[in-house]
Amino acid sequence: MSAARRVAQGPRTRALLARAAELEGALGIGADRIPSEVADAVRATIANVRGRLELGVDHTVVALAGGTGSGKSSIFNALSRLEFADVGVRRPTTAEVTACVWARDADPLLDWLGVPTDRRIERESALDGDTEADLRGLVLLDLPDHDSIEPEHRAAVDRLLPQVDLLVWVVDPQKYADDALHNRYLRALIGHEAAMYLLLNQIDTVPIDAQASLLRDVDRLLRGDGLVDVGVLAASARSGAGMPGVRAALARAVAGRGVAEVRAKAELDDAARVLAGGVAVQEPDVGAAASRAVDGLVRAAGIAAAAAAAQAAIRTGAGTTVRLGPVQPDRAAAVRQVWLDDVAGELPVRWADAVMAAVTDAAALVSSVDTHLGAVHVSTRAPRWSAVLRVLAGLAGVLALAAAGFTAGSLAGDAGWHWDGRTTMLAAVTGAAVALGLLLLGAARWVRRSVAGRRAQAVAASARLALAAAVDAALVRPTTAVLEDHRTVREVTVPVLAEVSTSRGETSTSRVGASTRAPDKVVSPA
Ligand SMILES: Nc1nc2c(ncn2[C@@H]2O[C@H](COP(=O)(O)OP(=O)(O)OP(=O)(O)O)[C@@H](O)[C@H]2O)c(=O)[nH]1
Ligand SMILES: [Mg+2]
Repeated sequence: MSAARRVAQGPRTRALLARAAELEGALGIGADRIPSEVADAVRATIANVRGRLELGVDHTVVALAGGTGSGKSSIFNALSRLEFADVGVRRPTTAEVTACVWARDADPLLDWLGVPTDRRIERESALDGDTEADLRGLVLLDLPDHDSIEPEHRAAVDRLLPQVDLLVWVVDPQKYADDALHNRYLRALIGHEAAMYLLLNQIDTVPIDAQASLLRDVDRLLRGDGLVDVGVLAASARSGAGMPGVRAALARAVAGRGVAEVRAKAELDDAARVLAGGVAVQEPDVGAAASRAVDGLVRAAGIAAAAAAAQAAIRTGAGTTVRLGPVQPDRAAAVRQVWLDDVAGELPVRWADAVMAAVTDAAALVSSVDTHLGAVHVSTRAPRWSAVLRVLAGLAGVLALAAAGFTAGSLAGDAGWHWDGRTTMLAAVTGAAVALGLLLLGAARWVRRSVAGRRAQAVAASARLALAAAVDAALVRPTTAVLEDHRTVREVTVPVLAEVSTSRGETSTSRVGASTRAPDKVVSPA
């Protein structure tokens, strides 16, 4: 049966695989806007997690890692109660990864881990009865030394570390502060504390009264590395002191069965963090930038002056033709540049480049703005009401003239100058006609002024709408398309899967983070 088909895809495995697919999807969406080294790292992690999940969570892979001579092989033999691993005085002793499995069907997993067939041993046999039941499912690996003078030893360690579920760093009282261990490995494992132990071996060589302070020093160094709550175990492979505690820790890891899951989750979170490095923390406010761009184009196209000209043409009744635009090319180009600064200034360089490539160039922006403005109709025609009022005012004037003529005729009649009742009436009609004419003229003027003001506002509003349409087509839409991709990638990088995550305080018994952690961070030898 293929490894892939042995997967027991429970909801947690499915959630992790879905998360892996989501991260992979983000790589596709981000495409060349994600730096290739970031994409490669994320892809490698996803492949690794998938590989691990495909092999199911039936096995718990625990690796004994550490410097040469710390006692990894001795611990391996003490745990397996077999003398399978080579323990030697010649350093380094272990050259090939060695495995002891408390399971019968671990060959595909061991193949995947690259353990040579002659370096595998099965621990559980019919003779054991239930004595080994606590470790059933365990795959224990004895690794070569990480600080080896043999480059292939280091390579084997580096290859295997990401593949195991639980790392047990075996150190000895002389070399526990070793720089290579802390700088090269431990500091890189921040965030993976739930999936590791530090095992201080050879505790039999330390006087009893010095052991507590030694363990405190180990704890201090780990904190100095930035690692919090790493389980520290102390034991002696030689005397057997502390070994029940070591075995119990592994048994808890096996029983937890969540180690693979915790590890996979941590790996995917790492990948998400790497991916997050390639995106901004949020997308810029395109709406604000758009209204700034429209404001800029309103100024660049002299819309205020055009509106004022339309207003004057209507007010004076001159009816001169007013056209909007053309926009000043250099000012339109400056508006485009401000746009790019606004929307791409805070983006990582590849995303910023993508925005620049997507938006219309300056020349096309100018022609789009001119086309949009050219479509705006500016009417400078005098309002009809004002013409009607002026005609009426003219008629009132004619009436006033006629009445004045009659008044004069009546005043200088045949009988000489005299003022009678008829003259009074005619004079009153003349005055009323003059007053009416003046009133009508004033009303016509008022109508033109108010219509001119309203039309000027309408011209400015239509021009703004036209410019907003140009900005939308040339700048907003192309930018938004890139930013939508950015948002998708960014949102994927937010570590989700809260339901799968293992927090420090979690009490679930199915998680190694909680279940294998000793109540006291430092466990003294039994
Ligand atoms: N006193 C004492 N000596 C130990 C203990 N564990 C291992 N040793 C000795 O330390 C030496 C190295 O042990 P190994 O188990 O070969 O160490 P290793 O870490 O596997 O070394 P490499 O395979 O070279 O990486 C051997 O001589 C062991 O007998 C211990 O708990 N106490
Ligand atoms: Mg060894």
